[in-house]
Amino acid sequence: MAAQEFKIAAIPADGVGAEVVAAGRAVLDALASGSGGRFSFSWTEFPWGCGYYEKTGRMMDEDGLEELRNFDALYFGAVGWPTVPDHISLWGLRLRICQNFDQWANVRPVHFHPGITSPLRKADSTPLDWVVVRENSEGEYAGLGGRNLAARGPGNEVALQTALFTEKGCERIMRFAFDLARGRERKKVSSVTKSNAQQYGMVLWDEVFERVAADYPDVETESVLVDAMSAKFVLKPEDLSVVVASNLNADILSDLGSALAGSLGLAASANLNPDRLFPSMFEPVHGSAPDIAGQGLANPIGAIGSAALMLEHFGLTEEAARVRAAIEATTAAGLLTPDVGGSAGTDRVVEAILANL
Ligand code: GGG
Repeated sequence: MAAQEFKIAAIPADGVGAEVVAAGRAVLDALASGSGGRFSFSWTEFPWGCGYYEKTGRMMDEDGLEELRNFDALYFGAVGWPTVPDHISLWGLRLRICQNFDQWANVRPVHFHPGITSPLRKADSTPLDWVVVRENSEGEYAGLGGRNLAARGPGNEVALQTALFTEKGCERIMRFAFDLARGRERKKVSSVTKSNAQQYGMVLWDEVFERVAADYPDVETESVLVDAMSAKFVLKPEDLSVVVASNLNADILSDLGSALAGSLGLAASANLNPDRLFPSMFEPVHGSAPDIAGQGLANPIGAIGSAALMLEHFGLTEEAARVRAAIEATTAAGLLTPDVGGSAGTDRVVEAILANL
């Protein structure tokens, strides 16, 4: 009997989700088997997603949140499929979990791997590694608004989508970002808004950032508009360490970051409930990729990197470092899936990562 058993809910969901979740599970199980009985993972897989929606009219069970509540962590694949409108699939599963389990911090490292060619002009030997911290509970994803006035006739409908910024929501994600920065070599937090145009919520964000920053005099700061930050990701990425931004801005910037590193398939992410009142959820940043789903071509690195974030969440930091080193050894050896210029399939990359563990 292992000393520590971690109960994990696996939710592969749609498309390549199944392939990459299987890859991450193989790595975690290999680590557990080699741990000399120190820890193990007990898995429960849930069949939720767009296929489930087509059969039942729901993206997850009605009492799905109750089913998930007592797991130590959730390991998620990807949501979305052409047969179901994207706002139904996203709100019915991933956002339902993130919002109801108050997973308010979404950590999305941008890491450049050896052996993967970046499209970035300055990607020479300069080490590039930064983290996007996404406010994951409010902002543009608060789900506030409505559609009305349809009685005015065709072509006259009106929709409102309101962003919500609370002082508490801003402050907790900023303190999270500053604490993260303190543990990194470059102690710097870049705050991103569009407060010149969005003069209420994002000015509140800027004011809270200034107040919180005063409590971290050892951490360098900057406030940058999102358009300028997009340019900085491309032109001066070596100046980045921790980038904190609202829900939508951080989602866009983290996709840009992983594309600059070579592919969306590389990016890992952790949806954390730092208060540990609910399970946190670990998932690759990428979506379900219908164009390559079921062909064994999905890049498993984002999902395996997310498994490393889960290990860190459990305090298994050495094991997390081993997983990352195994990924690096694999990319450095040129064993790559097609999205990053190679010809290996998912299974071959997973085999190599397991061999390098
Ligand atoms: N594994 C991440 C995933 O499935 N993402 C789907 C998606 O469309 N996400 C939108 C968002 O997070 O804003």
